[in-house]
Amino acid sequence: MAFTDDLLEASEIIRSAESVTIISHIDADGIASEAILKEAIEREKTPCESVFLRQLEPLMMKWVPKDDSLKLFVDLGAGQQNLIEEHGLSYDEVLILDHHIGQPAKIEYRQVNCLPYGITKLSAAGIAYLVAREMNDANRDLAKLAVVGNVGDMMAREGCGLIGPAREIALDGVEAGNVMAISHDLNCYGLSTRPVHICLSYSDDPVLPGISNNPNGAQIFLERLGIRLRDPEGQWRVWEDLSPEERRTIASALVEQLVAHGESVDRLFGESYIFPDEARKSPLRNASEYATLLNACGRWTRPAIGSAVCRGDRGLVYQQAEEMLRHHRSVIRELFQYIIRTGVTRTENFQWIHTQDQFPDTIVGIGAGMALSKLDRRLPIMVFCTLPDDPDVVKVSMRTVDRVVRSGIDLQAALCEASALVGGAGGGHAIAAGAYIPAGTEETFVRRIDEILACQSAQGTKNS
Ligand SMILES: [Mn+2]
Repeated sequence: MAFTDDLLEASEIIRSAESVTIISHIDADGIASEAILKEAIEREKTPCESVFLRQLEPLMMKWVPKDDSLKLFVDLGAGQQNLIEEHGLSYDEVLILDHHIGQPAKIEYRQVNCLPYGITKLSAAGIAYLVAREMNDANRDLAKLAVVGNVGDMMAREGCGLIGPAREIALDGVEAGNVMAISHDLNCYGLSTRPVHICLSYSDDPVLPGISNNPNGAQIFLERLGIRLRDPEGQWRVWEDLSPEERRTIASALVEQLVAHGESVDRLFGESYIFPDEARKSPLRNASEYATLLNACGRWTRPAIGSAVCRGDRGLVYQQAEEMLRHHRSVIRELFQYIIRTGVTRTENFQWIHTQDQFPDTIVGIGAGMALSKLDRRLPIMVFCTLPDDPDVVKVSMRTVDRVVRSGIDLQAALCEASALVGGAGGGHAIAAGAYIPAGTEETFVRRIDEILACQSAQGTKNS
């Protein structure tokens, strides 16, 4: 069977269902996936309910209803088919759309998964969209949400843009008229909402000499190039406000700056995805900022608000979403300041801090990444924190930068190996990974990670 056959089969299963329950994940990809499917299913006039879960684990299964509806698992399920089976769901009432590694159970549930076809840069929202498009060609307007899910799940990170089927989906959006794919744009977060000098000063991949972490330096850099920082009304201008000439001037000056410091310019540019149907300077204006808004809703346990925004609410619900985004950012800022103020413990090969129960576990990874920009970037950072609902488990988040990954460091491999040794489990990517470990094993864990990173770095030196 080909991937397209799986998509077609899934679309037929959904179309023939009397009613559907979508079970999805609370992150940007999960919320975008749910919104795409809910919209497509309601367009078919089929009743549809949604359940959002932080994770598909035994304690959460009680939220999965036992009724006659088709249980449509999305962005989760592939690795938890045994739980679905233990919950008593039969073959006929389950469909899984996922992009995580599968774990077979006795019942082989019907599933669309891109991984067996060698497609690794496609998120669940991408799969959900491809299924929705099979259901009805008129669902092509939903490609925009799939772009948000793909970007939110870091599918554009490695290649500085979406590739393969995820990029084809973006082009569907371009054709539908609600996506613009801007190639060779600045590879920076906040192109639609942050004042240009702030936007540049936040760049950490690549690090811009004299500009990253230095808003004043960024301001002087732009003024020297003759770029007006404010518009005639006195408002800060964002990257999207600049003319093509101004953008080119800045881009070539940045290239010069990097080359002068012997740095690579590879990651300076990337393809960005702008949504022309959203208000300028709104956080919904481009894919990465849209994804942050959805993550904020999910991490503060209001994924349904994110879903309503995806499905078009720009009124009261949208205001709540914006409020959550503000809150999200201010707590992350607090965490960031806490890490800098408290200081990290350095080992030979990385640096770490335990934030205990001071901050929600759902944001420590983001805070860790931000703190790294103020710390010694050559060493990966690890943050431990406790979980509000489980005293026996400690969450671990680790972050590093591209240059360290290129030297041979793989945080996903390190966390998987070390957490298995202490009876936990880990996952993620080379540049950003996480794990859950038994409380009390932190000290051993730190030692193990230090050894593994030492090995990786020795291996990397040998290979280069
Ligand atoms: Mn996902």
